[in-house]
Amino acid sequence: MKYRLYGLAGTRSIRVSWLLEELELEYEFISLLPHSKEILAVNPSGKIPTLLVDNHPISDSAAICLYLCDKHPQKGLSAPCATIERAEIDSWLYFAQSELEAPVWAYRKHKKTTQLIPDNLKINIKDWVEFEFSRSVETLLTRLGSRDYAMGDNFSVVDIFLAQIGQWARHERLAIPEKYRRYIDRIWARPALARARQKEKGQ
Ligand SMILES: N[C@@H](CCC(=O)N[C@@H](CS)C(=O)NCC(=O)O)C(=O)O
Repeated sequence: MKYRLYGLAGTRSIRVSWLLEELELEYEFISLLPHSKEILAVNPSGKIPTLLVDNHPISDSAAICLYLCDKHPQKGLSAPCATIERAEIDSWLYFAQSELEAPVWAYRKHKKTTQLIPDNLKINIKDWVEFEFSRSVETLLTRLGSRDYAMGDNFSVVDIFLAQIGQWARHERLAIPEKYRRYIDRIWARPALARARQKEKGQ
């Protein structure tokens, strides 16, 4: 399998490069801006990340990551299809993207300093973002309970998403309870992430 990842430092491509490092797979990282012609040629939304698997493009970070976990199950970062554990992993990933990430991403889009949507569409959604995000964090922490990782005793693909989204929220200075902060810090210290960040920066 030949993996070529289209991405950019500071974006969701880190989820995929981090996972590729955890899986100890060889891959080429190509740094590209969203909507560049190379991206548009493989993903009509112009968004990153997109992973080329033997030149076949797969877009959307969760879909890419689950594909990689299924293809390379030896590290146990997901679970086999149609098992309760896999349903739990899918549930966490849908929750992470639709409930935890959504307000943070909307907040970024409406900031004066970003150019993700036209300026004339920007409105002040800070109160709504804080409300939605804190509600999702409460759910996350209740689900996490006293576990070290989302799936229990072992690190999984879910932890990449929960930590990366939390780190984004931290950058946006959204309130992060101490328990979530400690969880993020622990996951963020993984050597595979450090390697992925270096690779994305071309170092
Ligand atoms: N659901 C997609 C979202 C991808 C996405 O929005 N990527 C951002 C970079 S982090 C992007 O390319 N934004 C450009 C835009 O919104 O037009 C995923 O999880 O991969």
